[in-house]
Amino acid sequence: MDNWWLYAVAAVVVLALAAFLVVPRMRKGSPTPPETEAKPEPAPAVEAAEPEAQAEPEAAPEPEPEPQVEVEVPEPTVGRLVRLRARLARSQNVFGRGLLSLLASDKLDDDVWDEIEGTLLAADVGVQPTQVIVDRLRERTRVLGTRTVSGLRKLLTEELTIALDPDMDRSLNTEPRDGKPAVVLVVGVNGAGKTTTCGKIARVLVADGRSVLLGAADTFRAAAVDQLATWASRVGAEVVRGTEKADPASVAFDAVKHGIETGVDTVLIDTAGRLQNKAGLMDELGKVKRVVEKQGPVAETLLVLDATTGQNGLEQARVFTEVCDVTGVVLTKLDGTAKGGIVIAVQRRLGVPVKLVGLGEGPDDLAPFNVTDFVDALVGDERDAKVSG
Ligand SMILES: Nc1nc2c(ncn2[C@@H]2O[C@H](COP(=O)(O)OP(=O)(O)O)[C@@H](O)[C@H]2O)c(=O)[nH]1
Ligand SMILES: [Mg+2]
Repeated sequence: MDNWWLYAVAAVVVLALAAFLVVPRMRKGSPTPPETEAKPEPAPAVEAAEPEAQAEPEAAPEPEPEPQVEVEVPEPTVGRLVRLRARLARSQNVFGRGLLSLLASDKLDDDVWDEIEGTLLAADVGVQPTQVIVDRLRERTRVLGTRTVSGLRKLLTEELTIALDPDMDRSLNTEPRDGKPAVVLVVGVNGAGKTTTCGKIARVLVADGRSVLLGAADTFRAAAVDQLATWASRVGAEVVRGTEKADPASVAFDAVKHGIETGVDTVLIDTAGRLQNKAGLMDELGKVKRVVEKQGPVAETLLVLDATTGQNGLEQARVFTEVCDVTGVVLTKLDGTAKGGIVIAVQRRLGVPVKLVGLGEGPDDLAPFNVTDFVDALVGDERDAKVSG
């Protein structure tokens, strides 16, 4: 009897197993219904995606007009050097005031003149210009017998002004000529501030009501192109860029061509400045220049120099003047640890006027260089001159 019960239980178990195994197979064997049941699921998902896709076009037009709506109107350049004077003075007037207090010493003996010479050299004025300034000051204070602070201040101001060559032409040639845009090449070593300066100049020109096109001929780093494009978009200027690693000369050519076609006033060309291969860089710049000149003359070649590199930077800079016919220097980072005397040294060594000075990373921290305002900032006001004498 026991065995019968066992057989019965076994039979039930076998049937149950068979049911488990066979029924799902039957379901799998008829896949269509479940899948059709499953299909509606992705379908709503697609529908769900569609509203998103519909929402996108709504969202997309918003960011696009924004840059145009938010195009900035930069401030005019008139009086910028005066506005930025405090920033300049912070590091520079130590030099001017130091000189003034030395000149106002009780006794102007050899030791004091040595100190004056040392102060000028430490301020990056350079050996030769320092000698000229010291000799002239020495002679004039002796002959004139000037001992009052205001008299000495006037003498110092005059000598620094002479050393800065106030008669050099510092105007920027950015006017279109013969129906063609003025082409401005911007050259200099990496990190000097070329791209930033292109952006700042574009703002100045746009503020003056001019149309500007930027050529991104620094094709070695994609980031450099993007950086330039960002500056351009802020003032609504167009950018001509090549493909990555494109020939810089071909980008420059295209930029000028496009500038002529669209009738812009000025084409600013940002270039690369890799120093590790000086010969290659100079070849490349020469090529950029020649290619641009096929369509018309280069109106201005601006050499961007980092003022904080001092006398060392000048050696590098000279190489550029040999290849490029540099017409003006943009001295950047005069707001930092740079010494004001570098302006004198740059002009003397390169024989090219400093036309613009960079006084910060802000978009409007670029000022036309003005000798009177600069010397004023160096030497300080009468009321600043807290010297005894
Ligand atoms: N403090 C200061 N920084 C500046 C000035 N001009 C440029 N810079 C900074 O110098 C760095 C290099 O500038 P960039 O334009 O990329 O140099 P590039 O390699 O010559 O194109 C950036 O961080 C700029 O913000 C300036 O006048 N003052
Ligand atoms: Mg750059």
